[in-house]
Amino acid sequence: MTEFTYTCLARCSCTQARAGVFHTPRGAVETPRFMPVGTLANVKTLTPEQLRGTGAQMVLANTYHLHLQPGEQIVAGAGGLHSFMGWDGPMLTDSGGFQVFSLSEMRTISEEGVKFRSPRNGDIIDLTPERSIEIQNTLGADVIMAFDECPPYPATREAVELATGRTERWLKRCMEAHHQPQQALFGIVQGGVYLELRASAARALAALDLPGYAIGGVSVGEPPELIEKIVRATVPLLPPNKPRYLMGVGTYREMAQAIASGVDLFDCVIPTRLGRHGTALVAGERWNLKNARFREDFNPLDETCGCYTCRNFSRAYLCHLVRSQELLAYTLLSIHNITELIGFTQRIRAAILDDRFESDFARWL
Ligand code: PRF
Ligand code: ZN
Repeated sequence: MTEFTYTCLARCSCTQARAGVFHTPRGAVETPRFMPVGTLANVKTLTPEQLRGTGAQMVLANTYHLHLQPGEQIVAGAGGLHSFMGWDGPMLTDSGGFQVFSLSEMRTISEEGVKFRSPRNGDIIDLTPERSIEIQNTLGADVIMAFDECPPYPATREAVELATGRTERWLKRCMEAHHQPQQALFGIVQGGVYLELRASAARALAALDLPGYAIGGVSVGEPPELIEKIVRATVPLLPPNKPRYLMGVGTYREMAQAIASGVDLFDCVIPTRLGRHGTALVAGERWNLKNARFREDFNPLDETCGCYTCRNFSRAYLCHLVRSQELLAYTLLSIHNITELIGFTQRIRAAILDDRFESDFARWL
């Protein structure tokens, strides 16, 4: 596990923001950085080469989805996730806990784990901490996530306390089940909106000396001010020499504020989902390319962006593709949106290295 290390290169003088490098056996990840989501072993509509062109360094996949389809044995038969999908850079799999809670009906949670019905064929599936680790070991991503329970919002303190304690006990079971030194197991801090539960979970996890830490259970419907409060209260209790990952967060404001609290990694389906709905992230706004105002606009999508889409195509062309429902529209918009969000975190990183983060990104802080 010595192959997974975090190096801090610079600290902001006004905030807790930091710029660093997370080293993995498959390459370095410059942080802070946004990670695109490749749920089913692909970032939707993009080839790995196109994905590389967006500046992506680390990509996510989902245990829950890949277990249901095609099954981890098929992925292992291909030689693991990297060779199966043709991505040789760092990869991370989420544990499936969160996806079971958000995607499947008829689930029952107990101390043992989660039982649910496969939405594909109705089979009853048991997902436990041990099983999640076994599946993630078989899939072969570089970073694997602990199996956690993400309580909904709103939830009572009692319910969140139960889920948070269970998540800590499940983490210990995950650690015992994990025997693959090529993979780093990250713990996940839960605790809902209750800062004292967050603090005790963060302290308990920090004591386990894991190779990385995630903050889960945010951006599940709570008001945005609470996300910042939770992150600001949790990060200082995590070990400074380990990467910190805020799960499922990928808007400008939330990423900038979380970086100001010391977060290093993010993931979110927003850029690809928006792209598939004909929407582009431009100048901090969301533009629907279907809009008639783009029909004869021959300017590049975003003059300030150097992505493949902006270098080669006009707003008018993208408007035409979206209106015609041509599949290329979704690829080109996803390329731009992912480049844009990664670029946002890269610009923040450069600003931290020059100690001008707080002044340059005041708009978002
Ligand atoms: N747990 C896991 N994955 C997640 C979350 C979580 O709480 C979230 C919450 N934003 C997104 N993805 N395992
Ligand atoms: Zn672009």
